[in-house]
Amino acid sequence: MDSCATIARYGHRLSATACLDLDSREPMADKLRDDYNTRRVTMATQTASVTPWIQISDYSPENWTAERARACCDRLESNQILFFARPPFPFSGTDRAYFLAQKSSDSRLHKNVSYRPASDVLRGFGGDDRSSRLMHDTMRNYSLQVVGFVKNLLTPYASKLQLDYASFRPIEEEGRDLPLHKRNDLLHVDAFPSRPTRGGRILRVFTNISEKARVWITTDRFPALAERFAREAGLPKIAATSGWRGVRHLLHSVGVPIPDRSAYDEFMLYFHDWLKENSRFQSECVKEQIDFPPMSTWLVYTDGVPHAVLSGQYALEQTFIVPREALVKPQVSPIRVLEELAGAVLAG
Ligand SMILES: O=C(O)CCC(=O)C(=O)O
Ligand SMILES: [Fe+2]
Repeated sequence: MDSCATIARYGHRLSATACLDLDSREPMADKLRDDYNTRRVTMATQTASVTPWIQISDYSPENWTAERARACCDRLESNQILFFARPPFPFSGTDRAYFLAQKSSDSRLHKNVSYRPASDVLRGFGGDDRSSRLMHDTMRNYSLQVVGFVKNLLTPYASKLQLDYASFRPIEEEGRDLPLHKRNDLLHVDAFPSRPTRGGRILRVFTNISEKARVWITTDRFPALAERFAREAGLPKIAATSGWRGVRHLLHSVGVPIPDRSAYDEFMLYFHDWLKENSRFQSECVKEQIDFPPMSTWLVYTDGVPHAVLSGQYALEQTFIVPREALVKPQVSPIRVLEELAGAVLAG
């Protein structure tokens, strides 16, 4: 049970019966029910046969086939979570001990420590030269390992991945006192104000390096949420701005210094806040609790899988932007779901 999930609906908990182990030579897509979004837990007393993640137990850089890589991309893009019981990339006990030795009360740690691989810049750590060099080196090494792993696991993306930030999260999530829109214990889909994706997807790799579980909840995936709420959250109004945003984008791309945010990015930012503000949605939606055990690693498109973290401390995470042209299933991406609903192009 510890590696499986607890399902909750309106506060009732159900035990999941088993984790789906894909330790097999068959292509994953053939073995899986296709529409994760249609899954529902209907009876609080019923044992659910759903699994919170797809476990990969046979990955190694040498034996990974193009077929398996493509199936992993397909499952991720269909808004499922890929799960590894242990870090599937080199991660030493020394590095783990180093991270765990950072006390969240230490004034050198501002909140999250972030590392930007493209510019090799460390943020959020205010130690002296020696200690910040050590943090910088350890974060750089972690980021390099994850990037190498992701390029190998998800080969269809390898040449097109955009490296976003990595982070070290040393603070206990339970009971954090944050402004509403920054709260991560409320269900949301991710969108970054400073990094518009123009329809590219936000892929994140998490490792729980702590000695206790990291507890998430999820709910219906983006296509179902959008169908239910996008109109109410203002999609038609934002879609109507697409034309002048397109002109601004062209001017921006020839060097005119004006803001360049597509209607898609505008809506995703707005939807992130709208979901967090919506207390009825937060309390009444179907919830699935996922306990990620110590040292597990999971990959997830956090623009498609609504999520909230309820408790847990000490995690590492690396984010990637996967551009639209790299996706193996672009027809289910959030931008296409929204374009379909709006009847308009949302990023030219
Ligand atoms: O730290 C976590 O486990 C997830 C928090 C979250 O929602 C985020 O970083 O977008
Ligand atoms: Fe998030």
